[in-house]
Amino acid sequence: MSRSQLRSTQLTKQDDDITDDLREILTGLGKSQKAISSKFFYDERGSRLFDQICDLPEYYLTRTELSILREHVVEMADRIGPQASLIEFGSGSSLKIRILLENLDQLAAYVPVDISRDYLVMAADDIARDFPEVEVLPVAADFTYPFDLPDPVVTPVRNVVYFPGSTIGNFSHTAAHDLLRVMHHEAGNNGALLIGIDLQKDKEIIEAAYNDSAGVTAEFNLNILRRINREFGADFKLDDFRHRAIYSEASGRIEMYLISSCDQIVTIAGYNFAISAGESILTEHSHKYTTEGFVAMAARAGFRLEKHWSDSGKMFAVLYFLRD
Ligand code: AVJ
Repeated sequence: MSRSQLRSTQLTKQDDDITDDLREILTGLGKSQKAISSKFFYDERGSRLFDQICDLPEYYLTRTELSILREHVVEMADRIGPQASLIEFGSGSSLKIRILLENLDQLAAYVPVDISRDYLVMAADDIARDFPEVEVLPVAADFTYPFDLPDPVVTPVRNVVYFPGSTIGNFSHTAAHDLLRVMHHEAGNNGALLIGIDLQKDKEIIEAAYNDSAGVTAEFNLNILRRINREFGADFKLDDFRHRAIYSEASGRIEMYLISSCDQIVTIAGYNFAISAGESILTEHSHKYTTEGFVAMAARAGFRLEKHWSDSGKMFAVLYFLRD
């Protein structure tokens, strides 16, 4: 018996997942700028490669966010106050959540929300084992849509949505705003949001973080084709694609591509796609923000900034908002 209980699971996108995914992939490859959603990165191998990315010397994001957390967690916990319910969007890096859990006072509950049920239950059990005084209530749901929160035994003073890792960077500005609205809904009255964002900075630094010299990000990017070959019966030849990440200063985002090195035809589920030499498949956008820019977007979604913390190099920021 797992110590944490999986409570709520109503969200729509469970059935027909395979066909929805296949349809999405076919649609993306049919566009003039071919694209595959970054959500397909994270199979088992992809998740392992992402963990390796987080340790790369060029990938400053994880390391910097952790250092900000470690330095300011006491003040963060102070502002959050006692008996909060911590709702993590995406059950991600257990290191970050552990730093918070170790410092929060009389937490009412820890509620990790993730679409991947197996991963979620595993991660939640680990936390429940190491924090026996915390009620861990995982929710299997697609957090881009509103979901029902479980009822902790102890009534929370406030719900605090936690979204670390600059994961919001994967969303377009419109989608990020919509996600902030869901967070606003889940935070409820007296609620709050603690969120990590990667800041705009020199193009060279950002591009190096996504074009690492060890080639791990290239492996991570190519793995999306490997996965589509395996799960959707495609015949991508990985050797015929090269990884490239470009920072667009105009858009304030990293654009990650797989570039075809020859004219080729790829078949997926009986559909053929011609890809010419030099043509690219877009696999990821990773938006970088200014603190002011993000604060303005959050304000439109009903959050007002209470406090923000950054590192000395102004590489990354952790923002604490109260819900209007
Ligand atoms: C998980 C979305 C925060 O955009 O930096 C890392 C994913 N892609 N290297 C990011 C990623 C390539 C990462 N996020």
